[in-house]
Amino acid sequence: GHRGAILWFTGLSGAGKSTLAHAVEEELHQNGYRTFVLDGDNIRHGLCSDLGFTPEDRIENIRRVGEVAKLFMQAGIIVLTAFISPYRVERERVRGLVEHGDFIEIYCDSPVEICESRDVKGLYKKARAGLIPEFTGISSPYETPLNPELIVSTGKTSLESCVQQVIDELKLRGII
Ligand code: GGZ
Repeated sequence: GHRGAILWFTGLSGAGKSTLAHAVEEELHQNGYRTFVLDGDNIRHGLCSDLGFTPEDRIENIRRVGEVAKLFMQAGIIVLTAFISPYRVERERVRGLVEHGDFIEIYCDSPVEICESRDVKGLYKKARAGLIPEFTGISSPYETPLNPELIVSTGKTSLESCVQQVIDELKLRGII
């Protein structure tokens, strides 16, 4: 089979991480790769349903996701994770779980102004109103990646183009 890898999408709420991860997955599927997307929809309602959004809980959330991603990878699957994962140190900790080259950090770069203006789920509005404490980008920090394998301007570039950039990067790095 194919070699596994972890494609770690990071960025603000509403930056398009999950959308991009699923679109990349679709493209990989069409080329015969086995993939799996881990995101809030299948993790925060199950494995991490005991966790909230305090710094401690986010750290534990990312730790669990990292360990699960590693297991999928060891099964030869290309796993795509879509979590804010706001802390640099925790992202680097996950990177350290796997061999060099198996962890591809993809920064979904979308300014908070753009995420907030779109506000697809109305969460920014609630956060501004003080209804959601510790909301990333508003009242909780997001630490921009310093050396990600790839930066995609999800706030300014079409989904189609972002998918292509990810696919090109995977080819360049010999993952596909
Ligand atoms: C940030 C929050 C919060 C707070 C609920 N801060 O746009 P969404 O809804 O679907 O994505 C956000 C998601 C973030 O969960 P993660 O597991 O990715 O976060 S972390 O990596 O930091 O553990 C948002 C929703 O949960 N949400 N409260 N306070 N996002």
